[in-house]
Amino acid sequence: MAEHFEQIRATLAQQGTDIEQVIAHIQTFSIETPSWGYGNSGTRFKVFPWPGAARDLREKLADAAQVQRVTGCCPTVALHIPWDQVDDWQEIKAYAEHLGLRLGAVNPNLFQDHAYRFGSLCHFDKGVRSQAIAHVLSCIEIAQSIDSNVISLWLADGTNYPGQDDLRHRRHRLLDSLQTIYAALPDRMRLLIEYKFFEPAFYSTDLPDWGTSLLMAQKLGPNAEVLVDTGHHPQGTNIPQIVAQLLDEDRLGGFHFNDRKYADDDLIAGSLNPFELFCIFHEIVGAQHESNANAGRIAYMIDQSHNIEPKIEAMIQSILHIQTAYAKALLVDRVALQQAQESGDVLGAYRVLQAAYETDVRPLLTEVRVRQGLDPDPIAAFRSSGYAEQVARERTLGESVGGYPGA
Ligand code: AOS
Ligand code: ZN
Ligand code: ZN
Ligand code: ZN
Repeated sequence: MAEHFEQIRATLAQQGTDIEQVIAHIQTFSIETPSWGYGNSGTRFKVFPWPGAARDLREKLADAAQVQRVTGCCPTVALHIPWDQVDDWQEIKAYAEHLGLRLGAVNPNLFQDHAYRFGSLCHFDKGVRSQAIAHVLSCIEIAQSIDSNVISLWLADGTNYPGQDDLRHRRHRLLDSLQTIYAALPDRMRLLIEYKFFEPAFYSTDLPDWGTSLLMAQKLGPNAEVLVDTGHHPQGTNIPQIVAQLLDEDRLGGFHFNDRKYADDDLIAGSLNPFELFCIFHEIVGAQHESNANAGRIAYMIDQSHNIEPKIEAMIQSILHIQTAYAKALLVDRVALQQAQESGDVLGAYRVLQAAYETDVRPLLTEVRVRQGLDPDPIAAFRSSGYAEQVARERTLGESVGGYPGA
């Protein structure tokens, strides 16, 4: 391993890069995990309860603290309201801090109330729109009270049949609702607007793509940005290019990482298409190199449902894949790449990327972890802690409070 680390150091030195810079980048990279990833979830066919799965926010935070303990890069947890609703936010904030965590993005729920059958912020009925807006405003208040500065907005709004509603009118209502929400945002809070091309609506979705989210964000103002969920595109979509465009427009708010084979499968990030993940980070690192301001304030978050696999381990595995993709992107020889690009050397340029992608970065990540006092193998560290067995004994098998989509 040590030998391999020296090899990476030497290769980087040849490229004119100090490995300490790369290590510093990896050390300051953090990823937010979602509270809902620790509770039971399932498909519409069945929820298989996991022994010891977290049942409420305190348990979800305790689990997230385990992920932070072994990875050292997951200090914040995203919340979903009302799944994570509590009476006393100061108490929960203090509990999170006691666990070494902070509360992160607040996700309003605009899809699980009976009133939302025909939509929330885009509904034809002003009363329903007002209800949805009021919910988001209360999420802003929660965020303020827990010192979180991100609201992640995802809408299930759409129509199932042509003619069901007027598409332009829905758009007007959406903008109007978002403007009311934006006006209530405190100064340093950001509104991240997520898009998804279908599901649960099957004919039209009101925020179907990055372009629509970007247009909305641009109309709202600088604190509105686009959230890219990697599972929310038609097959074949070039996500790295979307990332490049949003970075260039200064509107890349953050990510919901997960992987998929078919649709919004919410599987372990990087489990199916690690090369795509690497290409996404390649765009980000490229922007960092050019001191793109947006690249420094991206909210990296996970959005997954672990339906049959152990939830905490699945989270750790996802973190490892994301870190690996980022580390590889940091190894790209950017000088050689630019030379190849500017001389029209198509395969030369591709090979520069490939050389970074094929590098075994485990020795590099081991070095980073050892320096942070962590076990080089976070999964093994978690397994040997006995935490999973302990919570399986202590927590009764059953329903989580809130969850997606089954619980
Ligand atoms: C839904 O498909 C979106 O990915 C949401 O971001 C997310 O899954 C939801 O808000 C969490 O349950
Ligand atoms: Zn998402
Ligand atoms: Zn999704
Ligand atoms: Zn998803």
